Amino acid sequence: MEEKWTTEVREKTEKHPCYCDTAHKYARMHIPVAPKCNIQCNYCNRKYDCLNESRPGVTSEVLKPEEALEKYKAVKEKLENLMVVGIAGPGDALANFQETKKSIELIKKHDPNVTFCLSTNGLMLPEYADEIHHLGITHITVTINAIDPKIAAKIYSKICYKDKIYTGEEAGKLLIEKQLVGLKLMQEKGIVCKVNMVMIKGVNDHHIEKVVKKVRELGVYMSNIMPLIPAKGSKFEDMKLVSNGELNALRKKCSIDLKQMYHCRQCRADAIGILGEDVSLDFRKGACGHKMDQPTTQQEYTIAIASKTGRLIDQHFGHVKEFFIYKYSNDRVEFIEKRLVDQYCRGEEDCEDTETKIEKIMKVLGDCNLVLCLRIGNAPRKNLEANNIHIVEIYEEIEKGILKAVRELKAVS
Ligand code: CLF
Ligand code: SF4
Repeated sequence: MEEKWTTEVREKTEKHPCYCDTAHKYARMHIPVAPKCNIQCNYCNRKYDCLNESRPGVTSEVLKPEEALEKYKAVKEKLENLMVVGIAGPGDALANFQETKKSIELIKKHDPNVTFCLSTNGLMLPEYADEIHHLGITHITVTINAIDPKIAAKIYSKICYKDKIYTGEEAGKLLIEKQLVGLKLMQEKGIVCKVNMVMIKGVNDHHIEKVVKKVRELGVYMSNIMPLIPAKGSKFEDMKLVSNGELNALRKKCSIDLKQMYHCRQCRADAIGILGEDVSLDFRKGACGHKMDQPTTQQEYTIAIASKTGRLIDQHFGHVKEFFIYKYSNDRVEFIEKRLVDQYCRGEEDCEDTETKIEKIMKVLGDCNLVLCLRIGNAPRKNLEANNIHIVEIYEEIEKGILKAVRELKAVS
């Protein structure tokens, strides 16, 4: 890293699992203390976490600063590799600055060595730049989807700045100005910045390279181009998807100008652990000793689970390469087998069309009564439902999720 960062900040960056791709053994913990937001992105459904970092359809609990400290103590006791405390929502970290500030002060008093990291839309970055610096925050992520107000106007429907609502290009212009001034101030203060960008087909995909060049001039450390995953209930709900091929081609192009992030896991606002192995459920309020109500009737179900690790239901239906198949019978849940989707479909590029793809998935899931996944698109949902397969979108441990889903299924049947 360059000289503009102190030795302490450089060392912290080397142990930050998001900023350093060889720091995967270190854990981060998000404290969900920031529920409000001051802008409206067209891809966001505010029922869920801020989409500027999180996967769609994810809902995190909200904590008070004092609760965040208690949770930090509990997590630190269990996870020796915990290095970073991040604030990434569920809304915007700086739209809830008093909660953000108090939480950091409390945790810092308890553990002065922790790395503090924030994620923001950047609207309030210039206003809070000094305080951010004094709080000892060393890493900031700003989501910048456009540097042209015309393009920004297509992405943001409104912003609220100092009690005034702005819309259209005026809103875009103001947001961009604050984001860019904010980045410059961060650089002057020796804070390491990452810029997130949501790649939206036909809206900003052709413009992202320009954004990358601009933020590089402002001393940004890396950029993280993420595909739009349309959130149900948002204005962009029916937007076309970006394929992995298109995403990686753009990242590759941009890597000439700036270091690119390839390992982002689009975390929850209450994510805990190393990237990709979320253990947040172990630390939720009332996580221990709570017995689920058991379903009562005796019926058998075959259930397909979308899971990255086999522990949680935590994967988007469209991203599954391998379904975990369970049987529910006589109030018992039993793992049966894994079924590869890959052998039928190797992803967007290899599938001729969506219909062929779904036909192939139906061969894998044809005998299932239930599919449990984090999120699912409209097309596969319609097809599965037409085949009498019930879908439940849920983030939960697999067994608990199955029991909840079976109860839901019994209630509707
Ligand atoms: Fe959290 Fe974000 Fe800090 Fe990391 S996440 S606030 S920079 S500590 Fe990391 Fe998660 Fe991707 Fe974010 S993998 S969503 S980039
Ligand atoms: Fe939603 Fe985040 Fe955009 Fe706010 S900044 S509208 S929470 S995606």
